[in-house]
Amino acid sequence: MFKKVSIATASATLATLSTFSGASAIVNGSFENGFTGWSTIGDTSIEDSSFGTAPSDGNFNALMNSDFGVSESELEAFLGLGLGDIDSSLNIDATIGSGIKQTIFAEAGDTLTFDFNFLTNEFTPEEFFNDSAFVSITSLELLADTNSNFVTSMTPVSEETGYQSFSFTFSETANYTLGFGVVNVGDTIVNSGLLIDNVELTASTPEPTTILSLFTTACGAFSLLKRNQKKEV
Ligand SMILES: [Ca+2]
Ligand SMILES: [Ca+2]
Ligand SMILES: [Ca+2]
Repeated sequence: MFKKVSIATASATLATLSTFSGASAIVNGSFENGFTGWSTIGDTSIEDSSFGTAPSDGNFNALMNSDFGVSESELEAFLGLGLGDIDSSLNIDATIGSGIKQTIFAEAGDTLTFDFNFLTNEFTPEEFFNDSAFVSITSLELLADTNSNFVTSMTPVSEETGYQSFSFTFSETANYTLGFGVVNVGDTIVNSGLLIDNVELTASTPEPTTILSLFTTACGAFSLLKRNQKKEV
């Protein structure tokens, strides 16, 4: 009887421990398998370093271009946004653009991280034709625009920000549409691009004291189990 209880306690404790490493993963977050797991709209492609700039993780990354994109309303519908959300959130007049998305499940405390590289053929800085790149999670967040800092690019696009990292911590457990987009602003010409790579979701870690007490419980249960087995032999 005592032995049974010990096994139950031990396995329950281990089950509790294992949930802390079980955050749902992003499917193909490094784009090493093309666009598997992602939906795309507009002008998108998978690139490697032959594009003229290296991916931040592995051999491939995702590219979106503002030229040859879809209308802003189509892009908004694709990303699950309301009509006019891109203009109002970023205080711009977007015209056309491209995007990618994936539905993800995140728990409160989980952290989403990714790397982005914004490229533009616009003059920089440029006040009016302020092509912009954004991430869409619970709201739209600007990643970069023509007023960002640039270096000369070896890609077909003249300037790039170089890869930078972005981090977002979820406050509620839910399904989210994770979207990335790049738009032309003020007109529908002079391309800008957005490279995305290394999209990861990291589970929140429990407090060190919680881990310690869980391990103590697990160890205690196992030693109790061992002792009981010894007695019976
Ligand atoms: Ca990659
Ligand atoms: Ca607009
Ligand atoms: Ca443009």
